[in-house]
Amino acid sequence: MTDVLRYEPDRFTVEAGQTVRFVISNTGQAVHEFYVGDEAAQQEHEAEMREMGMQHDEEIGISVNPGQTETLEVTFEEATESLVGCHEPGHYAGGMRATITVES
Ligand SMILES: [Cu+2]
Repeated sequence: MTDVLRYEPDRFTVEAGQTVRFVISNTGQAVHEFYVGDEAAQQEHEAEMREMGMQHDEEIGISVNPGQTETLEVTFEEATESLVGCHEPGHYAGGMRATITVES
């Protein structure tokens, strides 16, 4: 995750039923999030963040401080298109998102 509001890489392909361990490094100076979910989930979390900020790390999302590395394990049950988004103020709108293709 970088301060130019990008994930590198910004595209992941996984298999349905697979549990993936993401090792997430924040190489920027700002806090960034790695929040997994479809567009509806991203919008919901965006609204939540606007109201009260991230209260705690969740099953499907993690907040990473500058210079830190965290891991997040996610199991993808069904073949679908999913997203990763950062919902620090302005980041998602600024394009801080990645796509996850879950193949059957
Ligand atoms: Cu961010």
